[in-house]
Parts: sequence; structure tokens; C-alpha cells
Amino acid sequence: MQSAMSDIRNNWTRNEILEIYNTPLLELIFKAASMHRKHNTGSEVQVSSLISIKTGGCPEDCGYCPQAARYNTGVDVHKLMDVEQVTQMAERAKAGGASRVCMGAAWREVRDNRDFDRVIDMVKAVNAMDMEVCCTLGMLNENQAQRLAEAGLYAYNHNLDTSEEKYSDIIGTRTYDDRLNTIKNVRKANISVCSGGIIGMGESAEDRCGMLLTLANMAKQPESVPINALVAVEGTPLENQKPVEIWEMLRMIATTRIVMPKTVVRLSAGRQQMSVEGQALCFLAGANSIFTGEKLLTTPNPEFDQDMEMFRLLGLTAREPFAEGRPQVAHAH
Ligand code: SAM
Ligand code: DTB
Ligand code: SF4
Repeated sequence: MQSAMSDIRNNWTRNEILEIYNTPLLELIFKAASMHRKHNTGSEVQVSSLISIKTGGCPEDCGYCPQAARYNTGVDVHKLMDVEQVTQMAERAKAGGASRVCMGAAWREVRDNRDFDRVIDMVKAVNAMDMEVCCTLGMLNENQAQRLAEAGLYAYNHNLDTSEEKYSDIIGTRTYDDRLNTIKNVRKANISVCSGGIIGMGESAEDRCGMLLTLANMAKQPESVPINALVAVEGTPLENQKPVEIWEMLRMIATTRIVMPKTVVRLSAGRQQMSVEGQALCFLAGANSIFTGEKLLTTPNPEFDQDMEMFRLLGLTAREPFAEGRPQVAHAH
């Protein structure tokens, strides 16, 4: 077996990744499971909980998203929550076994206004509860990233969603470079990067591997990579996509694990439709994080108790908050 250091590479080619993706399935799972156990504790899973702090009415046109204002999806539009409501929900998530709270807002980008000031207060409040705080608020500039870091933000989620080639088929209101630029701003502020994508939008295996190529070849690989199966929501342009098969999810998780050995690979949207057996194979193939709690942002998800029961059954344990250490924030002057 190769040395641990040489497993982490930033010079992958798309063909190399495709070759991994197309490996006979059980061999692929075996290789990914071995890579996972070489670099991580195989029985440990990081547990996050999502809070939709601002729901719906988004000006963007992301073809998969029930929160885009232009599609009729019947989502309950809601302005920015109060800090208190968020801390109450975070308490519940903590009691349910989550080590991280991820606050999502249906914004195109962050604006320097009172709403952002309130998000900063939310970050401070949840951080004070000794939980890792993550936000996903759309595009950010350098200064906004720095403000979030100073408030104690642990991670920022900003997905590439698919390959650069496929991107404009799914989203027309921003570019791949816009996405990469925000990720760069997050890195500069020393915030942990969470970036992944969605499968099941009609993309090819080449597109899936193209997205992984961009993520794996970053100067520093993202600390976490969420892999979502499309939740096809009525009213969105992708409403008629056929459900992702478990075998595709497994290939994607396993390939992600092999090309990013130390990254937290999150089995994200789509678990509601998966069996426990299917999820068990995903954990074997290197998935080591989930979102738990009855809702993702707007769609259903397994509840805390159900997931803790699954953990017991499979012999998995939930990772403690700040297992990687609590970052020291350098204050800008
Ligand atoms: N508005 C911000 C943005 O787009 O970055 C943050 C929230 S947005 C809902 C976060 C991510 O959720 C998207 O990048 C996408 O990957 C995922 N997502 C949204 N709708 C989804 C769906 N129907 N199925 C699977 N994933 C979805
Ligand atoms: C991510 O990759 N998946 C989460 C989180 N990051 C923000 C969101 C999934 C949303 C699924 C559709 C919904 O519930 O609205
Ligand atoms: Fe808006 Fe984010 Fe949904 Fe796109 S994915 S429509 S930016 S909330």
C-alpha cells in the first residue's frame, strides 16, 4: 500500500478519476473502505443538523432548488429567523446528537445589512453553545468571510454542484468562477471549506468526476464534501428526474473517498429514500458524515432517534464537536 502522504494528491486527471469511478463495484467499495480506514476512524460519523434560517424567495434559477422564487413549489417562504429561535433549534440538535449546526439562507449572496448583522449574532450564539457552526448563505466577499470567521464560524458550505461543463445547464444566474471565488474567500479567512454537489440531475459520469477533479485538485482539499442525491421537487425544472440508484450513490461516495482520503464525506440529501442497508454500504465505502433531524432545508430527512438507532445497529459513534481542534481566529485590524 502507498504511504499515507502520497494518497493526498492535487494532480489528478479526469481519466484517472473516471477509471476509479468505473471500477467493478465491490472492488471499488473495498478500495474505498481500505483508504477510509487508513486515514480515518472507520466507526466514527460526524453529525450535522440543518436550520433554514431564511427560506424561499431566492432570486437565483438553480434548476434543482425548491427555494428559487421563479418556480412554483409551494415552499413556505419565511424571512430571516430570530436569534432566539435559532438557538432553541440548535439546543434540540445538540440534544439529538449533532456536533454541528448548519444555517442555510436562500440568498444569492450576502449583503452588508442588518440581516447579515443578525446572522453574525447567530454564529456567536451557537458557537457559545460549544457546537461547530456552519453557514451557507450564497456568495461572499473577503470582508464578509472575515467577519464570519471573527464571529466564530467553523465552516462555510458552498457547493460546486456539478462539473464546470454542466454548470450552465443547471444554473444561469451565476458562473462556476463565481463559486470558486467565494470558496477562495472562505479559505483566505481560515474557515473550513465544505463543498460538494448533487447527483441525479441528468449529468454524466464524466461530469461527476469533473466535479471531483476540481475539488480534489484544489491547493488544499475541502475539509468536507457533501454528496447530495437530487430531491426532485414538483415545480422545479428537474421535477421529473428519475431517482438516483443506491449503486450510483455508492460509486460517487467511494470515488470521493479515494481521491480525498482525509476529507469528511457527507451522505447528504436523499437519505429519506435510502434503506439502512444502503446507508450501511455508504458508510463502509467512506461516508463519514450525515445531516440528521426531520428536515433538511425544506424537504424531509430521517429524525434524530431513527439515525441514532441506525448508529447503534451498525456500531457507529457520533464524532464530538471540535475533534480537529478549535480554530484560533486572527482578528483583522
Ligand atoms: N443559497 C445558498 C447557495 O446556493 O449556496 C445556500 C443554500 S442552497 C439550498 C445549498 C445547497 O443545497 C445547494 O448548493 C445544493 O447543492 C443543495 N440543494 C438544494 N436543493 C436541492 C435538492 N432539491 N436536492 C439536493 N440538493 C439540493
Ligand atoms: C448540502 O450540500 N446539502 C444541504 C446543505 N448542503 C445546505 C441542503 C440540501 C437541501 C435539499 C433540499 C431541501 O431540503 O430544500
Ligand atoms: Fe437560491 Fe441557493 Fe436555492 Fe440556488 S440553491 S435557488 S442560490 S437557495
